[in-house]
This record gives sequence, C-alpha cells and structure tokens, in this order.
Amino acid sequence: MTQLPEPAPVPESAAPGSTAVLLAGYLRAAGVRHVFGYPGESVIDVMEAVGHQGIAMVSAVREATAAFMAEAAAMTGGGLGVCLSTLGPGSTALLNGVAAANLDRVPLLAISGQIESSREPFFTHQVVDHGRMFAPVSKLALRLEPACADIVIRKALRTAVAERPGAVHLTVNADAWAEPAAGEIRLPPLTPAAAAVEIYGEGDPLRPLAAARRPVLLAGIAALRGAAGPELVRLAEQAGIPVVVSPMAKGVFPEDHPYFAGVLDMAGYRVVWDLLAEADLILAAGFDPVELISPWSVRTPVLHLDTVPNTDQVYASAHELVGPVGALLGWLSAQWTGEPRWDEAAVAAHRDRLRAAWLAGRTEGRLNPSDVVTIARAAAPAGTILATDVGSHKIMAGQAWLATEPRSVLIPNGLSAMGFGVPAAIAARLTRPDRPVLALVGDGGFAMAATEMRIASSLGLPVTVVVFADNSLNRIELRQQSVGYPPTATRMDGMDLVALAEATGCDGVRVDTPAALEKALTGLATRARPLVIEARIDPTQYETQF
Ligand SMILES: Cc1ncc(C[n+]2csc(CCOP(=O)(O)OP(=O)(O)O)c2C)c(N)n1
Ligand SMILES: [Mg+2]
Repeated sequence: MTQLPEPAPVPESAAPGSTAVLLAGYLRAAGVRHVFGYPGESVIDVMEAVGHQGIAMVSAVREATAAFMAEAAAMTGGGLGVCLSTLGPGSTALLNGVAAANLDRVPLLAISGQIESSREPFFTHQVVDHGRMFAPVSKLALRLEPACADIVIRKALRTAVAERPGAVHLTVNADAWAEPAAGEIRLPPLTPAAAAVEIYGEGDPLRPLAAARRPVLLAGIAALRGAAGPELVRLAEQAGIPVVVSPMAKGVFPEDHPYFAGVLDMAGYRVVWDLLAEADLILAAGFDPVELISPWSVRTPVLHLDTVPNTDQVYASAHELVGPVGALLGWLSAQWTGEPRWDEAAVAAHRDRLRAAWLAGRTEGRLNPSDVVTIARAAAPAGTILATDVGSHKIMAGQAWLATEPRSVLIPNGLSAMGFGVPAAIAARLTRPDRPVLALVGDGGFAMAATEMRIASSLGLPVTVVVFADNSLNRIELRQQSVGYPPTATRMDGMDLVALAEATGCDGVRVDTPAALEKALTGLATRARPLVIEARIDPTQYETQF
C-alpha cells in the first residue's frame, strides 16, 4: 500500500487560533468557496489559511477585476463575495470593485492587508488610510484586531448581507494574522428576516390598489434578492398587472410571461416610461433608485413595497409597505378581490411597440447591435448565464436578452463600471460550473479586462465572450455627437482580438455578418476552451436608439 505524503507543516499564522484561521473559518462557515484577489506580502498568511479551509484562492490579473469576480460570484450564487488585496497599490486598485458591489447592493467582504501595526502610525511607503478611503464606497470599513476578531468578523458579515446589502471592508495589519484571535466561530443569520410586514402612512394602504384601473408593477433588485418571483407572478396574474423589471432584477419575472412589460431604462426606454406615465398606480416592488439612468419624471402615484422605508424619496409614496418583497406581494394577492385590470392582449401590444423601438435603426445586410443580441440569445443553451459590460451594447442587450430565471443575467447597473463583463463571466462559471456562460461586452470594456482571459484559460473555464467591436466608446461618442462635439478620446484603434485570444490561451474568431456569428456560436454548451468572438458591428443603429 502506498504511503500518503506527510501533510505540509502548518505555518504559525495558519495554526489553529490565529486571526487568519478564525477569519478563514468564518468564511467557510458562511459558505464561501472562492476568495478572489491578488497577492502581496501583507496577505500571504491569510491566503494560506483560506487554502487550509478548502476555500480556493483565485488570483485575477489585478485587484479591480478580482473585486468584480467576487461581486459576480455573489450575484450568481446568492451568497457573500470575498476579495483580497495587499496594502497601498493593492487596496487602491480594489476600490472600484468595492464601490461597484456597494452600489449594486451585492454583499461583498473586501479584505486588505496593511503594514505592521508598529509602523502604521508613522510609515509612509505604500501606506494609505484604508478607513478613510473605503468609508464612502462601503457600508462599513473596519479594522480586524485580534483582541476582538470574532466580533469584528461577525459584524462585517452581518452588515454586508443585511438589507440593503453592500460592501464591507476589513483592514488587517500584516502582523495581526498570526496573533491569537479572540473568540470562536458563531455564525450570525445571513439570510433576510422572516416574513413580517410593517406599514407606514395614514389610512388604508390597499385603497389605491383597489381603486387603480391601470396599475403597473415595477420590480427591482430587492425582489430578486428576496426570491419574490413566484409572488410577483401570482399577483400579476391574479390582478392582471403588467410587470416592468429593472436591469439588475432581470429574471425575477419570466420574460416570456404574457404580463412581462419590459426592462426599465434600457433600449426602447421611452416606450417603458410611457407605460409608467399612463399608469394610474406604480407598485414599486423592491425597486432601488440606484438603477435609474433617466430621472424619475412621471407623476403617477406610487405604492412603495421594499425591504427598507422609502428614504430615497425619488418618488413620493403616501404608504410604505416594508418587509421581504415576496411577503408583501403575497399579502397584496391575498387581499385582492377585484377583476384583472389589464388583458393579455393589451400587454402584448405594448411589448410589440417595445420590440419595434428596440429594432429601430437596423440596416438590413449589416451586423447590427440588435442582431448580435438576437443571435447570441438564440444560440445560448437553456440555463446560460449572461454577463454584460457597460456601454451602448449593455443598453441593447439589457432590453432584449430574454431572461427566464433569477440570477441568470449579471448586469452592473449601480456603479455601472466598465471592465465588469469578462471577470464576471469567469466568476459565474466558477460558481456554476454546470452552466454555459456568455459575456456581451464593448471593445472599450473588453480592453480594460482582456488579460483576464488568461485566467479563464488557466482554470479551464470555457466562457464565451462576444465583443461588440466598433472602435468606439460608443455611448460617450453619441453624447458628444448630440451636442456637436468631435469624438475626442472616444475613437480607438481596433485590436486584433483573435491574436489576443490566442495569446491568452483562448480560441478567437472574427465575424462581420450575422451568418458568421451564428456559426461561431454553435456548440456553446459543449465547448472545452474559452472563446473570444470579435463581432465587427455597424454601430449606426445606436444613433436611432439613444
Ligand atoms: C470604468 C468606467 N470608466 C468610464 C465609464 C464611462 N463610460 C460609460 S459607457 C462608456 C463607453 C463604453 O465603450 P465600449 O466598452 O466600447 O462599449 P460601447 O458603448 O461601444 O458599446 C464609457 C467610457 C464607465 N462607465 N466606467
Ligand atoms: Mg465600443
């Protein structure tokens, strides 16, 4: 019988009882499977400790993309995302992704090492004040001190997931990892509270709904987080109410449902806003104004249904129903006694108008942006997870990518940071290895994160990335055009993305016709290697759209 090798000696910092081990143990208990980060001297102890807990340390090419990966892992899996950086240049690079998770309301624990505690008060090389830097882009920025380690970790975890969820940053001095930590693992509840409904406002909150003849539901990210899909469907069907969703909530309501009424502020946005303007009541179900791209300009009365009170006040609402969104919708359904307000034909006519608006500006015989979305959607096997980047292509894809399942579409629409799509696709595939993963990205955003394709190939993740190649930061160039400016800094030289794909260990294909794109996208479900498709689009359609 062969002898098993001796286990590697456990370093002091990863020994039972150290601060590094306690944190790693909490992460494991919280169900974390990957820590996304980038190394530095100040974090080698914790990288070691998480490995001993069976958590994979995934190194991205840079910290900002590591944070996007952590965010996307949380979006896909519904748990907590974790990212890691060293001090100074590592933590400053992490910042963008921390802000993204915070404004996308995704629970993220971001951890940065710091110089040893004995030097922090006076030393300047690579030292920035993490507390001050992360405070404006997180819910909480704390220092993990060994003497109260368990409390700080619990506070960080609980705060990250509590409604509204977001990012929490922990700073850990390099010498603190190996210190004995106070406390033990006692995981706090990391799920939303049980179904209780709080009502604010004078009088009967149900009267406006009972009186409404043309109500519209507007479902947002809190509905997605709370898995309120079944209750949304029930209320929509029972009361005959069309459902508009926000981009980040895509999939919470099946988009092939007869009462589906489009995505807010994506292509064709005027048609959706007209529906809201002509409604006599908007039921805002977990809608978070962080997703508004246009200002809220409609005068329609709103009934606020959310996990938190209406402290944004972007719309006024005389009544606020506060609690888990599914429970609130379930309560409304239980009280409903009226007839359905809309018939399916009227909602279908609205969808036809929206579809026509989305297709407007196509040139027959060219590879239009809408063609790329249509062809990619048709090629995507059931269960595909889509990630987008930010720009004109996102606005096109966000409206017409048919989503039928929650957490199957990852669209950054809080901070709306470019460079998200590629790392998000990688993290989605790591989180759900059973699912095909596709990214639709602009050429500007792809350039920001293209070297991450090396991570996809190294880890053997067969993600497919379709780049809308228009040699332009199109969304900004269109703004310049609309005010008569030349395209200063918004036109760029094309890159040979096929060569780039090959240099990063991926397959690469260039296409400039619908038929070639269809061919390049065949066999998505069974691909073994990552693929980059350089789709040379004609961007003229965007001019009609925005
Ligand atoms: C990190 C970051 N920098 C700048 C912006 C502002 N911005 C929004 S869309 C856009 C253009 C994106 O260009 P591209 O990726 O090529 O997509 P396209 O609009 O051409 O589809 C820019 C610069 C941003 N959202 N994020
Ligand atoms: Mg572009």
